[in-house]
Amino acid sequence: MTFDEISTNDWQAMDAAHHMAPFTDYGDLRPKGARIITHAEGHYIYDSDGNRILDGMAGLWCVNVGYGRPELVEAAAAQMTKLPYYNNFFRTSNQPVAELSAKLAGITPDGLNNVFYANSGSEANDTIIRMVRHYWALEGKPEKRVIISREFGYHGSTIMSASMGGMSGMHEQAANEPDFAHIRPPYGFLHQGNQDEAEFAANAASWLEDKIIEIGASNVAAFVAEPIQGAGGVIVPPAGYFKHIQEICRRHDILFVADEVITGFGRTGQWFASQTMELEPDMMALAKGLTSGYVPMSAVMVGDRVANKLVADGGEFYHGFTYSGHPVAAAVALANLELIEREDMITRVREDTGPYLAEALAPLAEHRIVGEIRTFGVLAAIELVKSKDGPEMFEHTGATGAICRDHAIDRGLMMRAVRDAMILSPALTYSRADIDETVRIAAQALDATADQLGL
Ligand code: PXG
Repeated sequence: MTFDEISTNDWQAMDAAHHMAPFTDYGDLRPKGARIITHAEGHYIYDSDGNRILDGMAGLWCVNVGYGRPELVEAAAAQMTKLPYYNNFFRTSNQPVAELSAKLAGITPDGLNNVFYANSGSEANDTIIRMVRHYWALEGKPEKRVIISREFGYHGSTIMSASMGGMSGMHEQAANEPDFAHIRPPYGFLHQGNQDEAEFAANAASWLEDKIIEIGASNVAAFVAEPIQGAGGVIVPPAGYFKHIQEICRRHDILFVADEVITGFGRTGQWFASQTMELEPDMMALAKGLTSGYVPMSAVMVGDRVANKLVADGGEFYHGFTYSGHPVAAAVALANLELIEREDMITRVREDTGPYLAEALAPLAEHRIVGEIRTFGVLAAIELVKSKDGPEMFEHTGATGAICRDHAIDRGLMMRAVRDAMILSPALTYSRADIDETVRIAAQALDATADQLGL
């Protein structure tokens, strides 16, 4: 029997009976079954019922070059044939990893010249936690252990990266390790009130300083932040926020770490949001767009301050994964970066499709259940509200977002709901026509949602 001879119902039953999918309510999913995605091409995904859906999320914020790019497939096949695997543990390395490391040192901000590889953003962040604590111990300050991050921050699903993240639901499920602290995010829609942007930027940054003083700077190792909080709802900070944050980190001698797992590799109109926002992180977490999701790979960019200390005094760093620096993943990453450059995708985001996405979405701000539209490069959020007065949010956070998402998918657009914000994070290759189609369906989904709720 071929794949196509098995019915959707049979696939769903097979899957639901045995597959414990990530971030899934099993009691809810099992009776209904999942949508079975069979293939994808360009910016469309296809399911086993023959539906064609425009992928406004680039998979899960990761398929930056779009689906079906033969360059990446050929790079993987060639590398698998030549050297499918060898480890990097005992003074061995491989050609794609050496080349990729040099390439990443070249395109990341100045001072980030060393790379540690892992397989997921979560592992990259776990690596950062260990490396940061190890660094301070080498500096003779082992009590500098606390890592401060932000509510609604998402840094991964391992116990440590979830503890570092600011998702309270995850903390409640055995991911609330000590020595992590959280501050409020610079979420203007909720917290700005009557402050102007500069005032709000300074005020939101002061929450970090308050927390450092509360804990004592001598106990704080690092502040970790996504330049734009992705899974937290595309929270775009007010201009100047990170300038204050960096000044506070420097003054208290605390490392500043940028989690660029979503914002990296072109999404904000530069290689990295750190460049778009003029940040100078001591370390950086990368994943997703590194390989456009074709194979798993993540990386930690380590700045000179930390790297030089590890080289000078560190001894052996007892940390690594079987697949750290996997040659096939590195070959795919190199082909992916080359494609981004060859097709000038980042310039296109910065000068054409990024601004066009903002312009095309702007009219939706007038919709009766829309409180705010946020965009930055090819990232966007449509914040849904019960009433524009106030604004008044929905009582059961997340329920309306889920309704709107389902209306969008039914009409052929994959959007993600975060609480009651509708999220877009398409491929860098998304065209103006794709954006027009996205906005057209999003508008219909908003109407259908408002109608269903009687608003
Ligand atoms: N940091 C950031 C900023 C992320 O967005 C991770 C780390 C963890 O990466 P891995 O590869 O371990 O998943 C992420 C991942 C969502 C969603 O609901 C977002 C992510 C993962 C799963 C779901 O939007 N981002």
